[in-house]
Amino acid sequence: MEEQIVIIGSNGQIGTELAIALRTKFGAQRVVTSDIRAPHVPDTDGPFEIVDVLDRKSLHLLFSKYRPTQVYLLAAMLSATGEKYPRQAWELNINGLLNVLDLSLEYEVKRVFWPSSIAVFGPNTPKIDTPQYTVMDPNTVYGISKLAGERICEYYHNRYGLDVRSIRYPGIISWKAAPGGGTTDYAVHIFHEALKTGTYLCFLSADTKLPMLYMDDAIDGTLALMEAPANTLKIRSSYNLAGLSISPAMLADEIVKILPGFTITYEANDPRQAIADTWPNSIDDAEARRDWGWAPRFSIADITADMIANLKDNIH
Ligand code: AKB
Repeated sequence: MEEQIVIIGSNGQIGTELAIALRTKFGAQRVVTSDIRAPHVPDTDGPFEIVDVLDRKSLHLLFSKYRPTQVYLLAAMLSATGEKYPRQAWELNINGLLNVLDLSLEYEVKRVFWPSSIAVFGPNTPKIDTPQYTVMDPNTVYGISKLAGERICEYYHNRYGLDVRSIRYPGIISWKAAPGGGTTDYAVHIFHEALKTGTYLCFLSADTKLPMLYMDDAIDGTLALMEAPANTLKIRSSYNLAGLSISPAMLADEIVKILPGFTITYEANDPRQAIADTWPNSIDDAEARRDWGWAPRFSIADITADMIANLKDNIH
């Protein structure tokens, strides 16, 4: 049976690159992208639909028109924006997920992907090599919604047999599309500013270490999880995934090696610092390695070189 794939929330940082990867793999016409508004740079390669994940009617039309075998739900409000609009963040992140899970059951979708986040952890979680199973007391609405979402995904799997799969993404570094409204966004902004102005005012402190991953690894990992035979997957809430543990100072040191004049300064009292302080420094991803062969490729030096090489010609 040929796959028919629908991505909901395809205009964002991950959706943009996931769509390219899935279209390369399955063919442009087999991958439908959708978002609440048209993309800035329209992708003429394959079908696109305007869909609001909170509008059950338009979602229903999307499912009945394309009859997807796989659905990727990426529409969400991230940690920093979520603190500005907690009620909307909860509604989008939870009701959007419930709408998609219910329609996936109704239309007998074979596999559903939904992203969780390191934001599911909280101030009392062990910070170093945070295990898969541990204290989880998130205190942002984004983290709370992701933790609730994980429990819902597992419930739909256990109760209804829905094949739903998930990864707890760390901060993702990429150059094709910008992240929006997250606490880890500095790790992308820093490259843009380094190339544009040679200096960056960072909203996190120099030594705030957070788990990060290069987009290429994130996409490879997501596709590997979605290809894995169902019976090898022991975790139906969401898999821990580690790449690197990076602080702003570490990233700045790497940038200086390629752009010697680059300087970084730090802003005190940004509200995102309080969020970052409750998240892990590093993640133990033994289960993802064991169950579906997860193994990231990009080091901090690789990421820095690749980001600068690609952004150099694309920044204005
Ligand atoms: C955020 O910073 O909110 C996201 C995430 C780690 O989930 N990038």
